[in-house]
Amino acid sequence: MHDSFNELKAIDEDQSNTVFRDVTLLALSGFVAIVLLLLPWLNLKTKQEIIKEPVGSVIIELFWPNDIDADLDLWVRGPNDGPVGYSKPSGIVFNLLRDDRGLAGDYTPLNYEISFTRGITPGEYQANVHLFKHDTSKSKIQATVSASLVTPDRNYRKQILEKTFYLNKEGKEKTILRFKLDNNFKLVSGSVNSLRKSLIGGL
Ligand SMILES: [Ca+2]
Repeated sequence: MHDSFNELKAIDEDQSNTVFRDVTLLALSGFVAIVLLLLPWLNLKTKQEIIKEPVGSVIIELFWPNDIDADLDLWVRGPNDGPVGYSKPSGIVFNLLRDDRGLAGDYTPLNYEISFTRGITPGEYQANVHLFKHDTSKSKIQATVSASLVTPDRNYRKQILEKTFYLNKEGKEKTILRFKLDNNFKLVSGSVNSLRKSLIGGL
C-alpha cells in the first residue's frame, strides 16, 4: 500500500513536470514569436530616430583664381531660411565663414568663400554668386561652386555637386546650384538645376 502510494505520487510528479515544461515551452515560443513579429518595427523605429537626428553639415564652397583681384560673393539659402552672404553671414541653417574680397586684406593666397550648415536638413538648397567688384582687367572670371556633405565625428566628406561658370559683368548675380536633399541626406533625383532665383534681391 505504501509502495503504491509512492508510485502514484511519482506519476503525479511526472505529469505535473510535463505540464510545467509544456507551459514553459509554449510561453517561450510565444515570446519568441512576438519578438520576431516586432523586429521589423523595432528596426524601423531606430531608422526613423537616426533620420531625425541632425548629423553633419552641408558645405558650399566658391573658388576663383587666386591671382584675380575681384570680389565675388557666395550667397546661399537652406530649407526654410533666408539668404546668407557677406552682409548677412548667419542664418538659421547656414553660416558664412568669411567674406573674401579678392587680394585685399587677405592672409591667404586663396580666393575662396565657404558657407556651412549646422545639421543636414531635408529640403532645397541654393547657391548664387555675385560679382560684387571686378578687377581692373574686366576680363571673364572662371569660378567654381561645389557642394559637399561632411560628418566630422565619422571623418566623412563627400562632394555631391560641382559646377564651373563664368562672370564678367560687375553687379551680376548668377544662380549656380539648386538641389534638394531627402531625409536620408541623399540628392533628390531630378532636383538639381540652375533656374535663376535672386538671393540678394530680397534683402
Ligand atoms: Ca566676397
